[in-house]
Amino acid sequence: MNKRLLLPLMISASFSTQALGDSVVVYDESSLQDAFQQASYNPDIDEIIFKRNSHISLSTPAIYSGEQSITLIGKGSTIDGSSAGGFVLDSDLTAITEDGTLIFNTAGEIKIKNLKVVNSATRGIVVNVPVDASGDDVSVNLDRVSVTHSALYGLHIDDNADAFDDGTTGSGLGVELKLTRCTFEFNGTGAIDFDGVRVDERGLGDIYAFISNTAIDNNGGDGIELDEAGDGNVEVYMNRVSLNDNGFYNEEDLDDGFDIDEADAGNIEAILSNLVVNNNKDEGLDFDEAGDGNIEAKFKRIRAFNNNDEAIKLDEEDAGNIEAKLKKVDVEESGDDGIQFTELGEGKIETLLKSVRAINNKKYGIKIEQWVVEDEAEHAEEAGSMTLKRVELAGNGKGDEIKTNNIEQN
Ligand SMILES: [Ca+2]
Ligand SMILES: [Ca+2]
Ligand SMILES: [Ca+2]
Ligand SMILES: [Ca+2]
Repeated sequence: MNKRLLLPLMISASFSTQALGDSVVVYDESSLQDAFQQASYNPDIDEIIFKRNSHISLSTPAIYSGEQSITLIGKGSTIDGSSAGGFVLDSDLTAITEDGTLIFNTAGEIKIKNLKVVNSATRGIVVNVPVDASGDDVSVNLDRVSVTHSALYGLHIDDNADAFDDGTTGSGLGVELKLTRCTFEFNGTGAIDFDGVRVDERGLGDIYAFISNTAIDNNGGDGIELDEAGDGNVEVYMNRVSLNDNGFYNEEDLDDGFDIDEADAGNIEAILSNLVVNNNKDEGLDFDEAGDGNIEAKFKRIRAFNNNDEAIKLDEEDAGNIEAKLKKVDVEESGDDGIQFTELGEGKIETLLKSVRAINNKKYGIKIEQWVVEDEAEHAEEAGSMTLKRVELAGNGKGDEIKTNNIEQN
């Protein structure tokens, strides 16, 4: 080829790359699969743009494995994953698969806007964090994304190197998850223990989750589970989120609206406001902290009605405290206690309950217990404290006094 003709083309291509990155437009399965493949090999491609309101059915998972940040601009498009992969059940009915409708094998930033992922045969959107990844935390940012009717997880962010998500090996990175104006409904209805949203974080690193104006309802497993082990915290901020009718799929081991499991060094810090948490088949909010570290909870304007176990349950173990401020929280018709805080090992409870109602719960309306070892005969450490302002208990099965252990009222 004539070199004098080629040179200006190369320069213009490299200018556009440096300024903006390159976009690829997609509208059907082959253009979408091509775009994911091209972006996996060409680090200049950082944007995949859907033609408005495209409807794309995938026959295999679309897999991105580049290192660069990638943005999907859905423009109202729908991806149907009903034929994209499959799973098998092992002898104890655990589903085994590496599939998902959209799979991102990367530690690069992932942004998805205005896209629906429906009917996935396995998982809807999957992010696999490479175990040797380094640099900034993994960032997953979804805005106006809807993931519905997945057989397994709706969204799965997996920083656990074990294929069955056992063990404690993961990357040195944490996970930042941002969900705004999203919907996760009717996922986890093809096998036991699959959630609407699931984050598995192992090794070093925190889970940081910011979720607003989002519906997480009618999922077979937990609505959302944040599962963190190794050094690191779970920090979660939620505002205007519904967590209703989750946890029904496995009748032998029902699931929660929102489950946090934090293990080893690190805290749970949860700032939640304007939540509706109704009709979940196990707990409504079920937060478990173990190892060194505290639970710090600020809950404001939460309604949790008709959950089968506790509406709100905080369990802290080993060294560390529970600090909980609840304001305008209403728990009714729970199948166990309405609100239950349990602190074990070294540490204490400090709580402020202001404008809190606990009505018609099957056991205690509110139970707050501080122990070194559960059910010890004598108090072995300084009492914790509770401050009550406008707290109303009525119709609770075990009476309408707050049940406590080693807690003094201020
Ligand atoms: Ca990690
Ligand atoms: Ca931890
Ligand atoms: Ca602890
Ligand atoms: Ca403790």
